Amino acid sequence: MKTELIDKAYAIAQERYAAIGIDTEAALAQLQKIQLSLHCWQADDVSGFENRGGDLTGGIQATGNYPGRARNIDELRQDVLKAASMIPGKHRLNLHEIYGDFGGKVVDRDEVEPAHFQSWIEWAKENGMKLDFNSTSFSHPKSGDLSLSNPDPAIRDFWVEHTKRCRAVAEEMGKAQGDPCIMNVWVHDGSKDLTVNRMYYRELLKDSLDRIFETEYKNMKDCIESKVFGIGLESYTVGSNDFYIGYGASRGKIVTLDTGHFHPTESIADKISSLLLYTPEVMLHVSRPVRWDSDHVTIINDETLELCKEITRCNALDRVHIGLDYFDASINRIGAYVIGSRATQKCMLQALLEPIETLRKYELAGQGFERLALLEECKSLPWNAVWDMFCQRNDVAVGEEFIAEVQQYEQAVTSKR
Ligand code: RNT
Ligand code: ZN
Repeated sequence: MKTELIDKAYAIAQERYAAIGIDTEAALAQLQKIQLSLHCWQADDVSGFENRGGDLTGGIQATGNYPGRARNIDELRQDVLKAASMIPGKHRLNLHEIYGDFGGKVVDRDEVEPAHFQSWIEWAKENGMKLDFNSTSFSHPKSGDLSLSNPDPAIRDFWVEHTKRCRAVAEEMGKAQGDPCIMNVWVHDGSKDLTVNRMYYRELLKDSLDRIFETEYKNMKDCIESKVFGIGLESYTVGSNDFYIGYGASRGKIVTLDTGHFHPTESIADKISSLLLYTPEVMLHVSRPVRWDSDHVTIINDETLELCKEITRCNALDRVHIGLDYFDASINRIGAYVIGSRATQKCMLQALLEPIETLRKYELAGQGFERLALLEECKSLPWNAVWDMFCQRNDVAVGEEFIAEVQQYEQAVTSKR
């Protein structure tokens, strides 16, 4: 894209925004600071490197068989770096336990150690990326329908041990990078059909979590993720939204909001302010649920926009962590990273460019028409010229230029796999 054209369009946009009291330079500076946590599992359809084989279980599914998925640690690293080179700014990588560097050995989940992530820690440092982490209770012979809430003490202990060890891994990551590693706990536990033991399983989950969180760490932060239902677990989810909000609020833990984990007409944006009043921070898993928790690639839509606007309206940029969580195996996977990341950033930018003071003035004065009119006008203000400038300054593909870049990488690398 011609620099001159981008400069011109930006200068006009800057003036246009200044007229409504918005400093585009300030918005750009804030956007620069926002680090997305890129989900490593988009590169390989949530397979991991356990050297065990077996299917993806735990109520989640990656559909599609587009060629070129990352088959090993080197390919995944290469793909993530390629994707990151088309996403403006500095970002984080969110790893799952099954992506450890196990060196060809079978390391069971209750045996994982920080050593299995040493090469990741080094790789991240070399590439200026910080790491986040997740325990993995799905896709394992002991997963079944119940893990941390399993009535069998042996199975429950196994998963408690796993999750404790994962926290120790996260602590090492956080220490090495001089910045807390955010560790997410999501367990699929639930029931396909009617259960008469809702309370019992929740008591067990609560107890398991209390055991897991016994050790206090300084360099990692815990978050807990709820869900409405999983595939094959439609009637009941132990870790429901109510369960985790109660747990998070009473234990000072971060609650993860996955945009696919609620009833389709529920507003996830609306939840941020309530959570921030009672829990320390919020973690987001930004996704696009098409009719259900389908984990489609995030795009600019009303849901993503409102979510981002709530972060800025709550003045909570430093208390909300933005992670992505989708896995589409039906299109180019590197392209999927880039589309979803850039869409999230574009929504954040629009949020940062919102004339919030004027909108609030209207609202307090009871001027509903004026508020709605300005909100509507904001949608078509030239935010895209500001976005292009952001990409240009970050030296990444501007506009649709990344399509060709993804295609080239496909030709040279992923199509040969
Ligand atoms: C599943 C949850 C969870 C997973 C990842 C792989 O419904 O969203 O966050 O997607 O842990
Ligand atoms: Zn999620």
